[in-house]
Amino acid sequence: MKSNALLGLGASLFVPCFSYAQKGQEAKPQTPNVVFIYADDLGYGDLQCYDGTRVETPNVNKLAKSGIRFLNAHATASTSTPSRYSMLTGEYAWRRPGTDIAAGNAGMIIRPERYTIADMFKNSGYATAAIGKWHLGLGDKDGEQDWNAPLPTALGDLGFDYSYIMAATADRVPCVFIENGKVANYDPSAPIEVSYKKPFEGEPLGKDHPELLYNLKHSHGHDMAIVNGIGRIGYMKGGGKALWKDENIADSITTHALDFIRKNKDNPFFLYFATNDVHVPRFPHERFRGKNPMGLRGDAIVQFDWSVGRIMELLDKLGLRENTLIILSSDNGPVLDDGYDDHAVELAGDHKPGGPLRGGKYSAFEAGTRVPAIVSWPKQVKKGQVSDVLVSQIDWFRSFSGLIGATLPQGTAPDSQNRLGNWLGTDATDRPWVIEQANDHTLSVRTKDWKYIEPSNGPAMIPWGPKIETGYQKTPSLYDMRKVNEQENEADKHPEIVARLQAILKDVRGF
Ligand code: NG6
Ligand code: CA
Repeated sequence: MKSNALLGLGASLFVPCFSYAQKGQEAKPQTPNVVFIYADDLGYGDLQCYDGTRVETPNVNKLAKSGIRFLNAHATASTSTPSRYSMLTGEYAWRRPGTDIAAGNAGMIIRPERYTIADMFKNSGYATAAIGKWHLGLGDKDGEQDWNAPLPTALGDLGFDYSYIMAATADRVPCVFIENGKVANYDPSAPIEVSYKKPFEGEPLGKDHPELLYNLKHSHGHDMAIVNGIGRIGYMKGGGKALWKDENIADSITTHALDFIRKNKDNPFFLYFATNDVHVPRFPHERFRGKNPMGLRGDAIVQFDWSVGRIMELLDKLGLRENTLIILSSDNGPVLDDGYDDHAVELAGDHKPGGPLRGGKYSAFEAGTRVPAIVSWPKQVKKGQVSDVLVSQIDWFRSFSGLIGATLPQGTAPDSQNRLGNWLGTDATDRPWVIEQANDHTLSVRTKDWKYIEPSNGPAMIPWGPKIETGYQKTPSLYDMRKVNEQENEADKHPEIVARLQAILKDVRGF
């Protein structure tokens, strides 16, 4: 296996990685349990503790009060696959071809030989698990998986001791959970076939059979395979008893997360808990339905909050809360209509999913990548903090390796910096810049005061359905982030600042 093979290459390969250590980090390594709670498409303004109106998120509010709430934290990309790729590898996704929004039958995008954040925890003595949304491919080759047999490469090759995941997203086939590289609850009477090229004969499609879409109709796309009365992206056959019911996804992944915590209560563990909420199709469990004025999207946020609450409750009960570091964030910004007729647009009212920020999921504008972020570790992190320090998820890798005193093989996490002091609230020095990737690969450089968006030929609005401004312009854009967000392009007024930020981008990108 990768980690052992690498270890076999000899000690010279291993260098301690304290190169970017911030002040106050000379402290001895510690090994708290670490739980990443990674929401999907949850916007900067979607939580009550981030001034979300019209939604109650008591558990997340409580988590925020117990630690630090960040106001200027950034995902690396405004969609899921590149954001997750970067966060788990510490390498910007735009350096690596094939890291855009992945199909459900994509081959595993992070290759086994790559040293991931899970490898880092595992090799430091942690039990590791990934539970929930994956969206980074499985197996060796696009479209060639046999879903009826163990997959040749899966999360066990990336440092996760245990995994219970959705291959991609809830709106993409295959609609089954994969547990440790095999379809969970596999039903031999219903062999699974998946294609993103052509439909299977005799399988009804959403576009031809609206009467079969009894749970949720599509608004754009999502008109291929029908599973659980909901149209999906991609074609699928079989699955039988293994097929998920969307209304049970949160229960199912939360239960598996709780089981993992219980099993590992006596040793340090790293849990990557990636929720399906609040991605489409939003189809929360009945007990969350009809309670929120924003309809299904609001109910899905409340369901997310419930999952967070269950995890905190169990950690409390087991006496683990004090020495567990929980970090809660989102993979990218928000979208209302992302392809299903769930009335998210009409029912939003004055709720602003991106808060005061411009744009949304997919955009180069700030709401694409500025996301909620909360860190709680009662033993070590002072409670009740709110921080506007500029931080990026790309730094989780080396910050946490700094925390636990891990040594990393050379070349690991090349874009990640140890900024543990920022994340633990002991150092308010801003990251000098963060890089953000939009859906069409337009890159932006954000400093505390400025944001530069490089020129792009893309359209001003997302063209396929969601009503979202992209932030793309054919000429350079420069926004003063001390003002109301990204209203006035000041590139002509401040050519020297444009040049400075372009130089940063050139330096980081290499051209
Ligand atoms: C888009 C899907 C959208 C969502 C997104 C990925 C259509 C029309 N839209 O292509 O619904 O699945 O991909 O979202 O198919 S992400 O959060 O996983 O990146
Ligand atoms: Ca997402």
